Amino acid sequence: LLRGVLTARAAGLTSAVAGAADARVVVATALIDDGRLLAARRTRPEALAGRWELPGGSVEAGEDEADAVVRECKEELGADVEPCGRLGTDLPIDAGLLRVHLARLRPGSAPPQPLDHSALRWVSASELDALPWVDADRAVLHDLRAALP
Ligand code: 523
Repeated sequence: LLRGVLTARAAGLTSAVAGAADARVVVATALIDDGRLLAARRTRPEALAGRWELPGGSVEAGEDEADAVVRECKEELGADVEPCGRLGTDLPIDAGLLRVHLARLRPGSAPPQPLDHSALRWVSASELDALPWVDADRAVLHDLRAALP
């Protein structure tokens, strides 16, 4: 009986750990340049269209989060960025969890372009609150303010 209980517990633990590892991770980029943060206006889905976000997207299987930040910024902004650390804690979203990474433009990068958004805007700390952010991103504004001059 004891062995059965221990096996069941071990199996439960394994599936709990596997479940956590399987949670989809979405990275968001807090791209800071010249003391301002890049905000991007979403076009989809309808519920989020028109709301502002930190650009990013799903981490692919086997991909590093920092590599996903670099890839997403190239795809969505046409910019070369250098990730430089996490900001804030994991944020729960419908899709799984959102992790914010700080980043800066690499020297010689093209300026970010709205290749996948309806608008981009460089915002200062005092302008952060006024934007209609998507809910998850709004939760990181406090930490963002501290990261800006
Ligand atoms: N968010 C979010 N904030 C934020 C990003 C980049 C994403 O709340 N800064 C949410 C919005 C979506 C989910 O995360 O529910 C996936 O973001 P999306 O659509 O930008 O990423 P994609 O394009 O990689 O998504 P799929 O192609 O659908 O995997």
